[in-house]
Amino acid sequence: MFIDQAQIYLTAGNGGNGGMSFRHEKYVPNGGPDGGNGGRGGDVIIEADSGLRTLLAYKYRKKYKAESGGPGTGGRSAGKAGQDLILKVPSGTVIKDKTTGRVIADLKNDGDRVIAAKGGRGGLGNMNFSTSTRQAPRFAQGGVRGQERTIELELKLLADVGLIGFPNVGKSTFLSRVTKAKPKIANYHFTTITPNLGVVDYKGYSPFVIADIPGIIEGAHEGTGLGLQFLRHIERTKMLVHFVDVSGSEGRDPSADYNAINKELHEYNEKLADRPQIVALNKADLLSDPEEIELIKKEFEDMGVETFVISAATGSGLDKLLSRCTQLLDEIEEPEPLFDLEPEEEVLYTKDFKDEPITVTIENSRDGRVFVVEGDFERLINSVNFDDLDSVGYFQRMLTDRGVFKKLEEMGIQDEELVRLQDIEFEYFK
Ligand SMILES: Nc1nc2c(ncn2[C@@H]2O[C@H](COP(=O)(O)OP(=O)(O)OP(=O)(O)O)[C@@H](O)[C@H]2O)c(=O)[nH]1
Ligand SMILES: [Mg+2]
Repeated sequence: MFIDQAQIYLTAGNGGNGGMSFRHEKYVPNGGPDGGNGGRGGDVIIEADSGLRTLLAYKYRKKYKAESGGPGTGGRSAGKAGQDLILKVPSGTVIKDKTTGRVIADLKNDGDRVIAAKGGRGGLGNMNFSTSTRQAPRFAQGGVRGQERTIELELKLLADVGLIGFPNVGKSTFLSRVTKAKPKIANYHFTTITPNLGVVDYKGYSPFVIADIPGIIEGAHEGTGLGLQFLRHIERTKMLVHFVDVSGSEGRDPSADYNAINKELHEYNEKLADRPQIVALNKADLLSDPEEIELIKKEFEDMGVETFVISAATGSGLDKLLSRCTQLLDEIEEPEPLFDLEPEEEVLYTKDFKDEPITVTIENSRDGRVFVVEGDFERLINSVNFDDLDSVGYFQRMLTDRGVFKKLEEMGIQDEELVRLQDIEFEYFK
């Protein structure tokens, strides 16, 4: 099985809550606030490892979570930072954000890494909140939640030369001739259904990697045939060898085929169409009249295209073609990436509580109406001491910020009616 795509769900660690504590020392009855800060949540990091070949592991396990940070505690001690979770993928894996479709990273080389989900910041401990008028802050900040993200992993083969062309033109035959690869070869269309890679091992030519992909047909860029989904495997090749069948065995016109495929490449991605390309006029052994070949060659030359007359079956012309590839590979610099990377902005990571949905429902009880507020309030409630006025003030400010009071008023709440928020109940006063 050729595994080249997977979708996984990442959750970075939550930041630890800030500590709420006061110094207790002998002979110092009312020590100052000394609650330390919460530890940061662990990141989910994705790292390229050239020893891996497939994304198979990610087809089976889908959910990954990094460790959360520990809470801050007394004595100004900070919570333990959550451990990062490192996921290894083969070199050549591109990482996309599933929701936006944007590329987050392109991990080309061994050891390349990216933070795919950012851990939440730790909350500040109460030691940070004392002011001249508030010497005993009885509250601390909750930690920020870790980023949650669904990402797509996509493995693109890393090859120097990509073989393209219509089905049945002899691409796989060529690969099997010049490398040790043993692709399936047969006289029908779409014999190759997944890409084959091979390293050139032919008469002492310097080794380079060739990717043989399924044949491309008209409409490929719109998803016809198999070609399109495999074009991404040749996105990173430095050059393309475009195969055409000169035998006319299928009643086709070589230069029309050539133009049709290039049109598809162009529709798929202009940059890919701009890659250096040379043409292999294959199955020359089937043409008995040398003049026919010359005519075809001339047609391509008139278009400014470099051609090589070969027979993948008999091996004729392969030397010249391979030497030209070696020469071009030396000259060509690293290809330009085909996509733009998403700029990594810090703001992308923090999940703002203000975005969290809040719902309010009204229940009737013996004592009248109860407004039940639902939402993610756990962290807030954890960080509030309800025996302390300052702390309750902080709690109310947070509820105002998150639009809770506005919502209650919209629903017609009156003074003294009850509000329930998880296990907390209080009377409403405007
Ligand atoms: N006579 C002759 N036959 C060839 C030559 N190259 C390939 N063939 C034959 O053409 C047919 C198709 O060859 P493949 O190598 O499978 O073609 P392909 O381009 O990989 O085809 P798809 O995988 O379907 O895209 C097979 O029957 C090969 O034996 C050649 O140079 N001369
Ligand atoms: Mg093939």
